[in-house]
Amino acid sequence: MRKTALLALTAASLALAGCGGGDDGGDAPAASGGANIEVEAGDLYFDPESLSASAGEVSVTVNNVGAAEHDFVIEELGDEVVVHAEPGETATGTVTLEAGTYTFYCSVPGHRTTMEGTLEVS
Ligand SMILES: [Cu+2]
Repeated sequence: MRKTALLALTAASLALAGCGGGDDGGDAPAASGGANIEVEAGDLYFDPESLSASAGEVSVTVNNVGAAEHDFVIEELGDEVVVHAEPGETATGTVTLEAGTYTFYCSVPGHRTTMEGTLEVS
């Protein structure tokens, strides 16, 4: 009886460990990559409009030198707002990105016309 229970418990632990290990394996390469990117946001522009990063967790810093609020949104992620910066504020947000080409923009009404750029992730 005891032995059976112990075996069952061991099997469950192994199953859990196997599952967790698989997740870690999937996340590890992404977490080890990543990058920090920095962009200046003004009224009404991003500088630069071309950014690049390594796949993984990417830290995005927006230095808002304008008099209006601005944000950094990635279209391909369902228009996810990565970071929002009040006038004069420098703000940082993080996002996990796979390799690919992304379009970023400012989602404040009317801004996207001139505040849009490309982010290359490799
Ligand atoms: Cu803006």
